[in-house]
Amino acid sequence: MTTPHLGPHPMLTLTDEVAQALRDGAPVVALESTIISHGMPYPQNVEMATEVEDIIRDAGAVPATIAVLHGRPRIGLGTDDLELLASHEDVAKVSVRDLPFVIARGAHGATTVAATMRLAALAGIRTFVTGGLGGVHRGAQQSFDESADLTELGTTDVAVVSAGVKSILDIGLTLERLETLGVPVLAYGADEFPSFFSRSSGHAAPMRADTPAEIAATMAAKWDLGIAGGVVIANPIPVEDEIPADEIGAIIEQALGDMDALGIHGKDATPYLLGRIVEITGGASLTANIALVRHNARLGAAIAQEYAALRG
Ligand code: PSU
Ligand code: MN
Repeated sequence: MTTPHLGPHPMLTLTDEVAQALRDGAPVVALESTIISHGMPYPQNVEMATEVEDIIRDAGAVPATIAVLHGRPRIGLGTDDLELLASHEDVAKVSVRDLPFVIARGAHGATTVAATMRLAALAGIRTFVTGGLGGVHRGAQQSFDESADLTELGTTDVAVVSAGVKSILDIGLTLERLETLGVPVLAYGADEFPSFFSRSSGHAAPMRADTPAEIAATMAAKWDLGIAGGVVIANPIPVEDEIPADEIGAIIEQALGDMDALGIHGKDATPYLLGRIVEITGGASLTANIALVRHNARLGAAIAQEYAALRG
């Protein structure tokens, strides 16, 4: 067994619901907030965030959306907090390197996959649901632009359910990096690694899992062996919600071209590309994005339950 968790870190503020669930060893699912503040337009973002929490509760787990509000890392949010994150203009995108500064300034921050993983782990939460992971950007050989989501997956013990990696990134290089970092990558019910809007990517999944129990057993085995770091669960978008790879591929090329023409780079790259893809598709990409997050929430709740059962 891994060392028992000693309770949430004192710098965190947990809701009573989340604190109680963690004390009881009940299933808890972490959710990120960059997807709310910088990944989707208002008001669809707050509707998505609320609905995903409801899906997780209906499936018998406790949702814990994570963000920094007034400089306090918060584990579990209320309706007003979600509304603030969705609509307030001064919510910074916070990855791990940004956490200390936003806390020191008493500011608001929407946490990326990396920062959410770190805060979830400090709270004692092991399962986390999102839409898409960050990874190695196209052209990283020149720009060095690799998401801190990758390095975090290499060190922090949290399993992350996503719909894979968008082809705004270099999917092949992202999978290579995950291998180097010792991160198991399991496609759920599929042989191919999915590319967010599409079930296909042209890359075989490193591993395949067909049940939440198998995924929970992989998490337990990794951490019981003392192998630090995350587990990636890639859940393909449902067939009926999919945007075919060639169709979305051309749109992504256009968005990348527009980004280069505007000279946008660094932490602004991903939010710009997501917004531009919504514009070019006239909202179709947003519909697909919301559908896949819902789908991931159901799987994440099931994994959290299996993992809690293993540990209980
Ligand atoms: N991919 C998406 N939607 C998102 C993100 C990525 O399809 O909202 C967000 C996540 O919060 C992810 C972050 O952790 O972008 C990665 O940003 P960066 O590449 O700057 O690390
Ligand atoms: Mn980056």
